[in-house]
Amino acid sequence: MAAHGEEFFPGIPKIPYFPGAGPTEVMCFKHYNAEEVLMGRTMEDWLRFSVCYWHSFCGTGADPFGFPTLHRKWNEGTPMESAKRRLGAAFEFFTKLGVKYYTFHDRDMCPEGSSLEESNKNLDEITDLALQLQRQTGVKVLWVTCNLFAHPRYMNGAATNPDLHVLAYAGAQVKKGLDIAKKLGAENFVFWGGREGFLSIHNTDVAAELKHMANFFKMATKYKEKIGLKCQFLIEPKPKEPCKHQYDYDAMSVIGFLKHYGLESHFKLNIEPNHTMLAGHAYEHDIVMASVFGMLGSVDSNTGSPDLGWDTDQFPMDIKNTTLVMKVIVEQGGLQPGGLNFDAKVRRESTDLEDLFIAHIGAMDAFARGLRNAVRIVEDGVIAGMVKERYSSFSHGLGQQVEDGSASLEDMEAFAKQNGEPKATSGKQEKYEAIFNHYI
Ligand code: XUL
Ligand code: CO
Repeated sequence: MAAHGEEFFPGIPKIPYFPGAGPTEVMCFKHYNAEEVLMGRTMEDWLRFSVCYWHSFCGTGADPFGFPTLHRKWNEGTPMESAKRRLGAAFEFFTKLGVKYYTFHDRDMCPEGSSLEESNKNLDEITDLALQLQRQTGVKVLWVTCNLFAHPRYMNGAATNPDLHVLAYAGAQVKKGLDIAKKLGAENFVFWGGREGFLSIHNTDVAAELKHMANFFKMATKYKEKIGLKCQFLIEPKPKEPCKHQYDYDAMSVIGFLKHYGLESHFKLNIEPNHTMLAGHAYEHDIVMASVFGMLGSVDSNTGSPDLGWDTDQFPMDIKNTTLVMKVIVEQGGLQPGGLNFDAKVRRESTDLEDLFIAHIGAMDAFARGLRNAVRIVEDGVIAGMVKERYSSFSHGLGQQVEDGSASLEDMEAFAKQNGEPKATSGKQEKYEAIFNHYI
């Protein structure tokens, strides 16, 4: 499989489905059964798993306090040599794991050159190889994104940079990113604005920056149409890190921004639960909010640590969380063309090569269990029935008029005078929680 005929995960076969496996057997799926059909769709289709390039193949385990701990063979050699070996390792991993999608930043795939032309040439060369491997294996691109945050030129932002020159450079990079997305048949294209925000309000013209960002997105939309790129645009919210404040704070901020600038029909959201937690919300909060507005496009499936205030990008292993997420996804009829992308990294202490497999297998099983639970919840309809009953006063009479927007405050007053004080009705929170637990 490897581009150089080199094997990077020797001794690891294609991961089998083995539902009877014991507790210590972790190199097999105990719940994820790709072909199994639930509510008319295979598990593979419901879950649309994707492996991310940056953590799994570029990550070194370095943190602000410590040096690399993960010494991967594929990262050895000159930058272009290692880019080729990394590609081989990645496709060997995707096929052995049995995942059909991957995601990458332009600069994960190959190094930035000393000019835009050289960077583009590097990208052309490596994506030619990626295309070959995609054709050989059937693995596809879930989404591409441009890294507009790591290079020092972007330290004050990309689309929101106070210097037009930097914005132009970012635009040129996105133009090439869109060409690459088209070449590789990417199903989505992500914008994550890590440095679109500010570190000090004193030096920042917020109104100008927001307008520039909106106009930048309009340029991307126009170019996408011009080249006939058929993919979904996604914005990934995050409240902070690396900026103190990021404009794409959370799902509702992004939806408000898109509607304000008339961009809402061109974009959906890529929700990452760890980012949602950084915004001070519950794990599932932005999944729910985005879905309610018809804007849930894809999920960067990871988790944070509730006791840490930063983006730990851990593999999602909590069945309650995966059930909550899958319930929303099943209720909205799936995520396609989006998917569940593992924007997650093994801990820097998890230094064995097999840990990379164990992490993905464990998270895929956690989502398979979440899917099974969600399907039972939805098919049983017990919770949905209770919720429907809770709002039943809106199904007739004045409630119906509120529902369709034809009621007035005068109508409210007449109703209140005629019916007096409303009676207290229990919210039954604990009953709902107990019933939810029945399914997990
Ligand atoms: C950063 C993050 C990014 C985006 C793509 O927190 O999640 O990796 O997913 O740029
Ligand atoms: Co992400």
